[in-house]
Amino acid sequence: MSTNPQAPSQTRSRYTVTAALPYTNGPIHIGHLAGVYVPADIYVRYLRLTHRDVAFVCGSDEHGVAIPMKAKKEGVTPEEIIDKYHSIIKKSFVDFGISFDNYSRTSAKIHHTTASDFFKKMYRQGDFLEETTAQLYDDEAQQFLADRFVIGTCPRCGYEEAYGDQCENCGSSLNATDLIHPKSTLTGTLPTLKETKHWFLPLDRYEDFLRDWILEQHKTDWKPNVYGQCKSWIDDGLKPRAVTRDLDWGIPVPVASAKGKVLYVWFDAPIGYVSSTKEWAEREGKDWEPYWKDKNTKLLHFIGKDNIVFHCIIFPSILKAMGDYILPENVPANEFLNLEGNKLSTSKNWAVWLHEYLVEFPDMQDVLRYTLTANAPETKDNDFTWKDFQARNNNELVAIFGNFVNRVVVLTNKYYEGVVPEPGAFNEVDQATLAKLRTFPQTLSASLDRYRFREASQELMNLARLGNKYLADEEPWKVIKQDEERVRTIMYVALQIVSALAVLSEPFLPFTAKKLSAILQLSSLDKETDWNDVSSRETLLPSGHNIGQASLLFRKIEDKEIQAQLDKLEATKKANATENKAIMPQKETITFDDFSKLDIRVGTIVEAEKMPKTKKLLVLKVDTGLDTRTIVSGIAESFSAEEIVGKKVSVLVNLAPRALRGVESEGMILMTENSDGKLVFVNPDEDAVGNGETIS
Ligand code: B3M
Ligand code: ZN
Repeated sequence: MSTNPQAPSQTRSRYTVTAALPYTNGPIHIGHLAGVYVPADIYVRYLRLTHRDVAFVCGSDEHGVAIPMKAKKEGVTPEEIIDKYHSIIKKSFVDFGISFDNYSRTSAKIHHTTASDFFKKMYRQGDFLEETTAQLYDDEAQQFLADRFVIGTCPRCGYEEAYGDQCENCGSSLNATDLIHPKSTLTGTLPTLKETKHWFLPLDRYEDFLRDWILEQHKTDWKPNVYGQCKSWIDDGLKPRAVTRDLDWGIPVPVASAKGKVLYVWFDAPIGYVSSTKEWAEREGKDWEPYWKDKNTKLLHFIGKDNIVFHCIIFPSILKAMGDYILPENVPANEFLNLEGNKLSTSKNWAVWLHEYLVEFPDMQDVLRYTLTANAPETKDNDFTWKDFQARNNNELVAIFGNFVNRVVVLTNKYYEGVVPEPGAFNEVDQATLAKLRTFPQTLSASLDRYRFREASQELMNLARLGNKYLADEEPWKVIKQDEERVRTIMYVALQIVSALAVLSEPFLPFTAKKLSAILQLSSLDKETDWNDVSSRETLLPSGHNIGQASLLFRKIEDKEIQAQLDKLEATKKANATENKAIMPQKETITFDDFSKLDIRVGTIVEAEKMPKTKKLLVLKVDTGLDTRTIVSGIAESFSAEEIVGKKVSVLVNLAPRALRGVESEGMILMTENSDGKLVFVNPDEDAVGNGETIS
């Protein structure tokens, strides 16, 4: 990654780029990468390559109800939960090359201080309404029900699992008392109402400011999906939102009369961007304030669509109230990514977890980064499929990008022992190709400057296509037999394109760019090649420069690897089905006398055969310990006759005999069903239990 030491930072335009702080209530998955972190990282790497002064900050979001809920579920403390997932998440970001300048955490002291200072200043300024209102309360749990402690129907879109503070379906910010048919997630009971004092941010007071700042000033440069959501909230009328909570987990409200209350997580979390910048600046010996208060600094928030209201309405209102902070230049929120046609879900384990991906596809981070970018949900929800992942890898990264680079490096070593040849005269095709090459930085910038990462990733692949086509058309392996000089020119031109790929691919494929830069031995050049050099420099890879040996940048992904992933998802689906399978309601109550009439014995199947002309019936001979009898059983769709001979089973022996298709059946084999709908035997799990033993 090149930075131009000559350009002093005061002349370089400054950017503060934030990425949504992930809750530390679980690991992160491909949806997080696609929605927020890969686009943010591409953008920041591009800014650095074009010599902008960047602070790329993030951190773990460790407050809020989600944490104690997870802690209760795992039977540990909230502190243990945040420590566990903070380190898992932080490692995942490093593993996938998400190049934060600082990754902090909202449990850090610097954040508690910063968030408290924000609240105290606003409190002193009279920016809050202090009101005692009736809030939802769980009498059984003796707990106020805010945020994820309560679910109900969203009053705006009708989504039935909206939380007390937010509807994830339409993104609305809600007061818990807005929910229709609210239900406590702690006990499942119907909430009551109980008076409690909170401090409210009167968003209605910021309506004129938000109308002008968003609906007028950002009418054309904010993405339609973001602008549209903001417009509908503002047009619907903004209401005061509580910024404190009756919880024991979070940042204590720094006001004497607020004992036992904490800051609402969505009040403190966005301030985490400021704290993370402060932490970074302290470590780097920089001043943090220009990154948040200099009008020339561009502030950008990368988030998912469910966080738009907090980043476009609530946090900007807080920044406005603070008086000397800049406002976001843009909030390029992405829509949601689905997985094989279903919504990604942490609770249903319907996800591709980053830490698991790296076990199954080691050293293939860029394949996932590329696939998620090429199919990013930039304007609408999109679907990740393993088949597409395989196709993007095999048909583009391997067959175009990797194939082109490999052929150029192999031939340069074969013909010139790895030395970049001196070209002869460039013919029209050479000139046109080199001219086209020089347009790519601008083409890519045009997409990246508008946060169109899908488009940009395809333009990058077009650069590889340019090289691939040039080499295939010029066929140096044939021309070498009769025109040495021509081949030197062809290989020289091809090497310029490979060198450009090493630079321009870095934002998208940082791991590949690093490998390619090493193969080309770019670090031994006098001056590193940077983004704009690709269009301004005559030569990127000078004649006489020594490159290294070829090594494959990508490998083909086989069908069986994809099938293994699909099987894994299928197993998850079944596990969920079992978990969620409708449980048969209990039958009517019987007496002990009724039960004691059942005579259930251990038996062994000694013979089995299919009942002719039936799909479901097997005719069994069962040694019940009392006798060997015939029992007809409807298990033929779950078992073959052969596989069950010798199986120990539980047999109801005193069931009245009945004729089935002319065969007298004397008893019943006890069965149950798995999530697949396949029948399974209910049998003693001890071989030592002999036939005839009673089961009671
Ligand atoms: N922790 C992420 C989410 O809503 C939330 C983002 C905070 S960014 C300040 O899943
Ligand atoms: Zn909704």
